[in-house]
Amino acid sequence: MLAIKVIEPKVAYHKTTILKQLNNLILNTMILKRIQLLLLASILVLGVSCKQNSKKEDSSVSGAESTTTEMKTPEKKEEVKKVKVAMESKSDSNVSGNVVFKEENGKVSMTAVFDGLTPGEHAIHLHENADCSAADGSSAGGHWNPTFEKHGKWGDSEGYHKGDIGNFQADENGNGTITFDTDQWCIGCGDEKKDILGKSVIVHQGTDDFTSQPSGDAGGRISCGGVIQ
Ligand SMILES: [Cu+2]
Ligand SMILES: [Zn+2]
Repeated sequence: MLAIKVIEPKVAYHKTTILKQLNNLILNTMILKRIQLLLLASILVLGVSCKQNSKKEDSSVSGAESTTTEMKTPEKKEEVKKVKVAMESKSDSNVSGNVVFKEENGKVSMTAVFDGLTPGEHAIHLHENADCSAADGSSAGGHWNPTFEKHGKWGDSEGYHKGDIGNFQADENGNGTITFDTDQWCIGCGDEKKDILGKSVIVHQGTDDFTSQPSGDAGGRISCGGVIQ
């Protein structure tokens, strides 16, 4: 009897603890399941957002590619024509330099840089031949005048040669630059009234007065360069 009395509460105790433990287990597994669910959910969310991010990155990359190709295409379409002319000294001068012609959007721009000039104003023209072989530059011929007008200042209503660029200033060190642009020239278009290919750039010792015929009384030819591609 005693033994039973002693055992019974123990069993009861065991029952309650087992129940408690079971409850705890159930609670724990429920919590675990909830944690698992939360983890799964967060993994799913992360995964989706990662995919979206990579998609965004992909689209931004392809967007950048398309903009770069968009930026490249007009350059290809326009195909900027360019001629660089190395100027040689003539008539025993020390003048050297270079002239760059560029055709863009129907306009030809000229950028000329010289050194070795005497300070002051000098005339610069396009002459009719790309031939600088003569020591005095005479092989370059007269002013390029495909429209058979009289010599004059560029744009003059009374007429001017297509080679009548004008005058530019050389500083005290003998350096001079001139820029010029016009839609009345082209580079290699084949229109004999516009095409500067096969002509020459001539720099004169003196100044163009824009009135003397046929070449503005600009003096000797001190630098020459053929406009050849
Ligand atoms: Cu000239
Ligand atoms: Zn002229």
